[in-house]
Amino acid sequence: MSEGRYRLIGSTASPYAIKLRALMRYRKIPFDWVIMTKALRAATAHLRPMLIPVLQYPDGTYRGETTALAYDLEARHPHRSVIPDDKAVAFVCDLLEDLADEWAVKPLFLFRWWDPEDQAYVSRWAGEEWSTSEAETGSAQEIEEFRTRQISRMVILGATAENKPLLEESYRRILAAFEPHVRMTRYLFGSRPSLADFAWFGQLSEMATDPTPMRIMRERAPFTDHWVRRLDDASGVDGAWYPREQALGGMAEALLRIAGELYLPFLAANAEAFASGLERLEINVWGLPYALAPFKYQVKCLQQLREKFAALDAEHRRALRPVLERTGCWDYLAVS
Ligand SMILES: N[C@@H](CCC(=O)N[C@@H](CS)C(=O)NCC(=O)O)C(=O)O
Repeated sequence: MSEGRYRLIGSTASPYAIKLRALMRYRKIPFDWVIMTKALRAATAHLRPMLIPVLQYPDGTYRGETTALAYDLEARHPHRSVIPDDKAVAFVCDLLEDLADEWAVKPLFLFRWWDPEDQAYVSRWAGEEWSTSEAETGSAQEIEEFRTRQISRMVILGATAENKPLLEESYRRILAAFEPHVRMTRYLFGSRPSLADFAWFGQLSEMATDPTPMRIMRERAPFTDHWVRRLDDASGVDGAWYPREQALGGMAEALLRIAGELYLPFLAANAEAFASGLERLEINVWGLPYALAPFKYQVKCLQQLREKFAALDAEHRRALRPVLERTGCWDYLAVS
């Protein structure tokens, strides 16, 4: 590895890998981009959980989890931060990052593995880049093994016929939240992008590429399509954070509404089902059902959001209250 450089090991098909790649480009942190081949999988197999991407630090150590990595990079490199200065806005940034990482991936996964056209497209692509199979790279067998493996995970991730209408509706509402607000250098909280913008970039960029969600995006949200494409390399963007009031309105408020109506109710139902040992959690949002087995990881997501919210000063919580109440988020966060 070159002196002083990071090595980002990922796949162009992974929303989390391209999230961190775009973030590091914007922050002008020197790194080399490497595809997670079978050989590299073996070299990083000691990492648990074995997820993509993995960042190799200049000292040779490997680490995962893009949120933790983004914060660690903040501590190591102060310039061109992606965390808004205002603590109230920074909380909303964390919440909207979580919404992208943990919810937007659900419609992405559904679209990828539902229709044969998408299955064929994504299994060729992701199979070649991050397959774990023993078959030869790029071979028909490898592609088929990857396709079968991902399809077998659909039920676990809630990508079922029963949940499809809500997952699709959430995608349409996400696009509707972005479309009126995105322009050349307009991001969630300023004329400079935040960690949340990069998380959305990761998920939306994959959906702008896979056949079915790509067609939906081009039809319903053409400006979002361009906005996403530009964010891949924002190394030349030099902007400022908006004042608090402006940062909490517009695009952020539109996405907070999705958090308040869909994501936080889902997280709360998940935590409740997990705590009472239920095998299935069931919710109904926008008149559409959603059901799956509870996830321990997402119990932690809610807990972390609540802890971050509780750690804010009273002044910051007060400043957030109107928008969090309007969007239905308040009652889920202000629990203690
Ligand atoms: N929270 C993790 C999520 C990473 C993740 O879920 N990566 C997926 C690919 S997009 C993965 O590696 N899945 C396991 C696999 O396919 O082997 C992060 O932010 O880095």
